[in-house]
Amino acid sequence: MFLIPRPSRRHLLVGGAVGSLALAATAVLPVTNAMAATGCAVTYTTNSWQGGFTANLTVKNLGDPVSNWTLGFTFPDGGQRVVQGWSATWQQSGSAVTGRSLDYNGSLGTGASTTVGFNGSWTGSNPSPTSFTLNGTVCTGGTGTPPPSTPPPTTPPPTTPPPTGTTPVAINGQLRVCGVNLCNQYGRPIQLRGMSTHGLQWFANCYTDTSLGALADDWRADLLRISMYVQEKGYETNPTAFTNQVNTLVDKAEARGMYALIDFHTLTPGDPMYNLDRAKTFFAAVAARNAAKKNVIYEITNEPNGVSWSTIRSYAEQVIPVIRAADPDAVVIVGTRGWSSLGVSEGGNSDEIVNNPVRADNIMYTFHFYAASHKDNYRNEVQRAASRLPLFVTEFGTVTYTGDGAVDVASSNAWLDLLDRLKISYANWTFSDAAEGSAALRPGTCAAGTFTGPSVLTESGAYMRDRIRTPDTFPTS
Ligand code: IDC
Repeated sequence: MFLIPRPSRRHLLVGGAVGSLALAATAVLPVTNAMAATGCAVTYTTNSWQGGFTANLTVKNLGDPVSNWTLGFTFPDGGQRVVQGWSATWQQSGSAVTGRSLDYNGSLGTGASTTVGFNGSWTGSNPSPTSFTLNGTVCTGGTGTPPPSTPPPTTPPPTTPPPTGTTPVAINGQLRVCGVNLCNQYGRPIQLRGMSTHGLQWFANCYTDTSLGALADDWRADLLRISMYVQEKGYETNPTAFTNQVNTLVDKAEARGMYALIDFHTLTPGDPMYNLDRAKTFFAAVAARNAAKKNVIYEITNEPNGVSWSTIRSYAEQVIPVIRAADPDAVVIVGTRGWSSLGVSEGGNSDEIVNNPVRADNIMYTFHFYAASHKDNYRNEVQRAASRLPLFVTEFGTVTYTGDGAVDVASSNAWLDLLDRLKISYANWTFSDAAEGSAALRPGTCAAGTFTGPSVLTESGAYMRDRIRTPDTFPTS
């Protein structure tokens, strides 16, 4: 509309008369667009195995700053598929793939780069794509148009403000799964270490402001797992009351800067489908109520047993959409076959999951162990699975699988050293005063109401507190 020759527009900008300002404001925009330099460089690295692969891409913006971006490429082989992605919203149509930026990584200044990725599957062969686009421009490693003639702005681009506070949630913010890791708001892998409640229907008096204050400050725990049994006088007997009790504990964890893992504690019967309708009702309610919070993680079934992986997977693919509809960005954890043993306790292994992953992104898989019962063959399988699946140890004991007996220090050390090395997050069974070896607190502690000092801890409690209270090393940028 305003066909003003370029020099006069400059003139208007620099020394424009008052009467020309409206014209200038309208006319300058197309100039900026016309001058916008585009350019990009993409690296694509893969780690591939029979039928599957992980792809990591670094996207570098060589042009003018962008505030959101879409990466595009085409798979060379028709059998290549994106299965589960991170750090971008991935879509595939035929062989064409796009990854759209998320809020946190949409702004890319000139020269800035970001990493994104996905797990994929392949059938014939798995060649890497050779050409990429960023916002439609082919990435040649240079700029597509000349650099703007205006000098770069002298004010620095806005930066993310540092976290306020030093609690685990203040530092790490909203979590998400990246590759096989749990990552914090900076996209860096972290490990959360914390405790699980016992059944809320039995031990409500163990979860008070005082006890959770001790867990956060004296134990320096990152995580509270909230175990809401469904059977055994649990959720099924009073859905409203148990939902409210869970929400209250989410708030108490949040107030102390701890993550809250909401555990839909199915155990007997072992088929999660038995509780499918209850799970949908429960998760619709807690996901809607807690959607805005950054500290919530959902564990949709505790320990499936006596059922196939395909049944568990089908359950997950029905419950996850209910959560996503209300709370799209939260991490969801899926139980595995054989009491969440990755199948090992029922003669299987993690291959069944790798070959048939749950079709949803931002998810992890559960592994549970009891140190006095589960040893090297389980550790070996966790080590093998950890490079291929995002794992979360949502429950483990230092004792036998009965929840009772003496602490197996050697096996507990071997397990926790392995989890630390692999950055696998964990919650210990239990922060309660149950009269059993796995409980961290001596019988009578919760009624007495004092939760610190050497006299309140059992052997397992003292061992776990020592492990958990060592400093975290959360990346802060
Ligand atoms: C146990 C409790 C015990 C309770 C029993 C039945 O420690 O007090 O009587 O459940 O509800 C699991 C389960 C967890 C078990 C725990 C120990 O997830 O509910 O708790 N365990 O047996 N899987 C393996 C062991």
